[in-house]
Amino acid sequence: MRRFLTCFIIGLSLLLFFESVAWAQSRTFSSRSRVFPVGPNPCAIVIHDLNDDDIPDIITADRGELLDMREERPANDELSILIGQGNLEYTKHHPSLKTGFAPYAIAIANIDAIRWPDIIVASFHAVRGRHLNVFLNLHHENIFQPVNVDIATEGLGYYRHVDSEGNPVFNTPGLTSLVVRDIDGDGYRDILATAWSSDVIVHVPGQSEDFFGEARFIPASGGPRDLQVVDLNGNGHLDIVATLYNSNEVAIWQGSGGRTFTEVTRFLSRGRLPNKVRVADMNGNGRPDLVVTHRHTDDSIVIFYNDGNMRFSASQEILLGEHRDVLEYDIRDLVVVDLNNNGRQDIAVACAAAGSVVVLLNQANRENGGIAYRRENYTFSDGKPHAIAAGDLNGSGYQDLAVALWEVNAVGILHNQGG
Ligand SMILES: [Ca+2]
Ligand SMILES: [Ca+2]
Ligand SMILES: [Ca+2]
Ligand SMILES: [Ca+2]
Repeated sequence: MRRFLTCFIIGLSLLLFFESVAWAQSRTFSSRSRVFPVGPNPCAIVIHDLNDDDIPDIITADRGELLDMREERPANDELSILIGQGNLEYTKHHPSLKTGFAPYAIAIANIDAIRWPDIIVASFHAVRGRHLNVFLNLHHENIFQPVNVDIATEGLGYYRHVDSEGNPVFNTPGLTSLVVRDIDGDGYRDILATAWSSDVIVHVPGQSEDFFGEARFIPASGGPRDLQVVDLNGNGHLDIVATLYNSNEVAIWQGSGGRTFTEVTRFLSRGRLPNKVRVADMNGNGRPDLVVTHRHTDDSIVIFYNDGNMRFSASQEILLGEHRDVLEYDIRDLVVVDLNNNGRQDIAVACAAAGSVVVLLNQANRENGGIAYRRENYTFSDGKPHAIAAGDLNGSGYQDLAVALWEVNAVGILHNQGG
């Protein structure tokens, strides 16, 4: 009860703090009125220079509507690429790249031996084995060569929604996020992806021939939705943290430095439907902390502070809305990055219901625990933000934000006016 009261008081005081300073400060971003069309329902967005001209490009995963799996086309199956022209202008790369159905998450990594960065996509509603797609960037030929990464799903269960006849509504394994890194130090990039429908984390080891070997599965009960791969306990080995969307938990798997990961802890995420997780040292004590957003009516962001030894006993809840039982914001995506170059990690979230991006600028550690944030709201007149990415789009030295908008099916730009 006492802990609850403390959290409540911190929450209330943060709310008052936001209100009191919101109009006293200049705004970090200017919103560009022009938006850039992409495919239907873009649900992931990344920023990366794909064509080696030092101008960042923008890639979106355009999932479309999720239809019955027995349909010929149960979702859309494309990526859009916006090639940066400089001065925050973009032209669309044609044709769109074909993925599995409902592309849901994108990673950029160099997969082949050719130096240009490649694109890796995880698809949620994929059928006929098109769960993971790699697009090799053959920039010298101006093409992206598709490579299908097959993961054998025999033996995997289905644990999510069923229709009135007991048939699965979604596909198995239902990939929702991915990270591409060399996790075992053998020099080849590996893929780790959450498989929400099947309660596993998929691990596809990189290898020299055919790029990827046979997938392995790490048990992850509770609906794994998003993951990050970071050394959380400072022992030099990468660990995994994932949100568990259906059990309202956060779980951590300790890495061995090799290919094995062991679940060492899971704890309630202090909100319902924990969706995105990012890892950053929020309070500047040298230990990476966890930032988790919730999609339910909580409309909350919770920061879990790292005690070391895989413990996260202190947490701070930030409520965006006024009512816990009303979906006012619907937080869909999260970036954690220093937006004003003051050495402190800031937060930006894409909020579909509110039609806005909320920016929380990390101000200072408060004496009674937690961090004070200065809040800014950026509302889009058309379109609902579903995904967000940060990157210095125009070489100003400050991080801009690219926002994937539903309804208008376009990318909007928030330009950091920095300095
Ligand atoms: Ca470029
Ligand atoms: Ca570790
Ligand atoms: Ca910390
Ligand atoms: Ca900052």
